[in-house]
Amino acid sequence: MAKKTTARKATKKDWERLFKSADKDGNGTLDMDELRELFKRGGSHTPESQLQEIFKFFDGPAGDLKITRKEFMQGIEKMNQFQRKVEGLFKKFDADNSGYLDRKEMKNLILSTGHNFTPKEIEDMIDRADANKDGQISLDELRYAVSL
Ligand SMILES: [Ca+2]
Ligand SMILES: [Ca+2]
Ligand SMILES: [Ca+2]
Repeated sequence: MAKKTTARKATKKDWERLFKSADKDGNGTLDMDELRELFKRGGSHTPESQLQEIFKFFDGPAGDLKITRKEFMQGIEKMNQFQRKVEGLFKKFDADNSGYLDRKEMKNLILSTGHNFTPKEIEDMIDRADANKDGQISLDELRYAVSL
């Protein structure tokens, strides 16, 4: 039987509530400072450069430096879809069902993307993805690696 995660999935309402609480000045949009505060509150140490990327991701092609509620929700939805894809990939390539991708499994995953990576590039990618250097890639490590 497939293991079920105990963490409750955030609902649309939860995200809307989060948006509202992040919108400190209550003007209906998030600016860079409000986004930064939101991430700080979550306890993650997100580097400024990555925050900028995240902001751009939500702000969308218009790039008016304001994240509307709609943009926020669309961004969350896109992220969820992406996460599901990554999770699916992870399960598919975890051939021995160990819950981790070892170097060989990870290599197969990278090759499956169809890019022409050199063996050295692949090795580098695996090294970079393996944040805690235990020689295995966890789902969290993969998530992080592909979100950069
Ligand atoms: Ca605001
Ligand atoms: Ca495995
Ligand atoms: Ca690892």
